[in-house]
Amino acid sequence: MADYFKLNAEYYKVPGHFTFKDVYLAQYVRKDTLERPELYEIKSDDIFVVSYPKSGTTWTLELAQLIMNKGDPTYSLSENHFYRIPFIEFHSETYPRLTGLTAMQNIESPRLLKSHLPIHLFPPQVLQKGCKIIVVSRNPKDTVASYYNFYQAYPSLLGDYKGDFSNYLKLFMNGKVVYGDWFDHTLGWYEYVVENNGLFLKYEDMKKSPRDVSRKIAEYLNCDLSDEVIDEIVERCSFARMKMSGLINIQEVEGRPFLRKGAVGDWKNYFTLAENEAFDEVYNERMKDSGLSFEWE
Ligand code: PPS
Repeated sequence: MADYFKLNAEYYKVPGHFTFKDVYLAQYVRKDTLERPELYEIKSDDIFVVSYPKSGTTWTLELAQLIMNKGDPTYSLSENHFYRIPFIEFHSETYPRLTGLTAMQNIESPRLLKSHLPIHLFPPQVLQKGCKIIVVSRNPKDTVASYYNFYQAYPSLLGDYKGDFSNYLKLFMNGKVVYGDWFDHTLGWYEYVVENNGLFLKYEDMKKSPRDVSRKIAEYLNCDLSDEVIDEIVERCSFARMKMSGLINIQEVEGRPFLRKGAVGDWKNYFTLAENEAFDEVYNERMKDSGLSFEWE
């Protein structure tokens, strides 16, 4: 069945994209910090939200930032999301202000930081210093559907992908999309969180009970907030509110917003029956000993 997703040698490659320690990465990921992670000046009170792309990172970050500010939206409303919350490994000539390494020097502590790096490429001093790490994950069928749309929405970062979803799914199943293999990424971080008292969130739980998940984030960050404040935060971070926000829902290609559908189960609009069966077979094999499961609708 692995043959079902076999890629031919001509698979989609973007000039400048590269593979580092078996992980397929985009040009916007700084190679120097992968080779020399000590370039990051990490502080022990730094707080990270880490994820495979398209898992609900932006939502989790917005919730966490409001929680850290006890519900006061002043800071969240002061700046573009991507300036307020440095994306540590990012650099791009198109978006120079977003270069993570410098952006993270320009914000006050405790700093909220974003990364999509898999655990084995993550700056080890973050783990050694015991920084708080929130990992957010999403069922991989919705993740790949969202990522496919993201590839079309951000050609300056991801190349001019013109293939169909079936082809994209093959890339995803072969770890040839930016940040590599979903299974390795997810299981690597899951194992870390289980062993080190991090916080592991699932997008599907956030959709089902955003209040409970927000409370978990607040507890993890040692923020004692009333139910009213939690409710306000959840409301401010609802899909509708975040979609309306010009500080968050940035569009590169017109008509392809960053906040697209925000749903669980949208994958059904992309997968054929045969793709779904082949996917399940791979999924069941790769996840079988993990103790981790997802909801699909
Ligand atoms: S990124 O680019 O990797 O940081 O993207 P990420 O933020 O991880 O994931 C983007 C998807 O999350 C959806 N999203 C939300 N869903 C529900 N509620 C809220 N508030 C919310 N904010 C972002 C976003 O729409 C992307 O999913 P899709 O399925 O493409 O809509």
